[in-house]
Amino acid sequence: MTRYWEPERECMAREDLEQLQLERLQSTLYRVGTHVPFYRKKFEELKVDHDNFRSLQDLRRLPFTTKQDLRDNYPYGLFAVPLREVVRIHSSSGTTGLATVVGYTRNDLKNWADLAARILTGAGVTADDVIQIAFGYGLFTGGFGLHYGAERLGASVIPISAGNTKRQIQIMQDFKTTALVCTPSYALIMADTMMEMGINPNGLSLRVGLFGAEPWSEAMRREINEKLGISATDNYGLSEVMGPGVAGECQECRGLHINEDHFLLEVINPETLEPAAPGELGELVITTLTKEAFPMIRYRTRDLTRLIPEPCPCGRTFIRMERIKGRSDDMLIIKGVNVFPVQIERVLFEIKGTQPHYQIVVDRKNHSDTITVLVEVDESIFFDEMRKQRQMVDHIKARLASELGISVAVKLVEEKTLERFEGKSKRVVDNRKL
Ligand code: DLL
Repeated sequence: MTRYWEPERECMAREDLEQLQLERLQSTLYRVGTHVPFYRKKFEELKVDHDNFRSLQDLRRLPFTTKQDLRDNYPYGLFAVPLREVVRIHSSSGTTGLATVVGYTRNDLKNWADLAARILTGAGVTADDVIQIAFGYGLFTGGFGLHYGAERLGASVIPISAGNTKRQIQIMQDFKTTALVCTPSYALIMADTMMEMGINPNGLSLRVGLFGAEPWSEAMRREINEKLGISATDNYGLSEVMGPGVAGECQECRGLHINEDHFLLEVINPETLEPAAPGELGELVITTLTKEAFPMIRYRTRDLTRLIPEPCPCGRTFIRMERIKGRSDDMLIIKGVNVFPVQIERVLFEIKGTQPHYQIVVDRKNHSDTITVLVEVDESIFFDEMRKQRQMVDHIKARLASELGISVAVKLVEEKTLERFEGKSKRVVDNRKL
């Protein structure tokens, strides 16, 4: 039986949906045009008047918003309500210099819980489930976002957060967990740990898994399903527009339904910024339709996907998108932390004795991501005594750890050994085969 959380919305006729989207868009534009100087200025420059906004096609007249805009307005510059109306603050997983801050009113939290409940219901979770939330609780939106959705649904929530894998498994066994929520890579770490502990996953009560927050593949889904004996679904979101709850797979597992009554989606060509042709791979651009504290207009997610226009057998009318294929920038997601190569570059450039040539190698060992930074060093250092080399490695490691918030391996290489590029340089070698 197909279950819906809010069938009157999830199965809406397209015409009614578009009318609702237009009304919500108009009120969002009014909100930001009135309360956020950043948007007011842009609208004035582009002569956009929310009163003259008659069709969804007019969206293309609006400016894009980028992560840089969020940073430039750090921390509260893009909030559309006074802080006294904000009841929750989250922040993206970037590091100090790159963090972005988002806020929620009480009403935003209510909507968020409903949208997360939709995603959970779509994946097959019901009030009868015992759900283990193994996403980090904290500034990251994963833990709290799905937590409140699961409570809204009436499931029994185990807010265990991420980490301490053996304990996770013990609890899964003792508390008879039926639904697991975490990153796909963590699900595989759990599967391997079960093997080590001599626990047969088929003897557990686990039946479904909701995974997201990082890119993964169909091959990985098959492995998770086989190893844990569950049905794994993908769900997508980002803190800038809300967190989890933006889109999620139903049990057909053929693309993620986008919650179109709350988010207006476009797919653009990241080079030309023009709309991608139907079915063409492009960058997802999202406009929020109901957010009060932190509305976003045409936010460039940098995530690449394509829309699936065919109706879904599940009966939901919300359009689907394919799983995220990659990013149009070079951001890496390592153990759930967003890492930009430029951060690494910045650190290396500050260290005496290094050359401006480096390579970032990303691997996935035992389902856990690792980064190794290869850095060319001056001849004098490379041929220096071991002790000095080790000091240099330790120094770079410490600086990178404090900049990135995760530890990375560092390897010194001789001058002129790394590949040089005449055009755009390719600094990252990603061996994860996602
Ligand atoms: O990762 C929100 C989230 C939490 C989504 C839990 C799903 C489950 P951020 O930390 O802001 O928020 O990272 C957002 O992560 O732009 C994508 O690049 C990536 N991402 C999120 N979900 C998926 C997914 C959360 N299902 C960034 N597949 C996004 C691929 C994903 N990438």
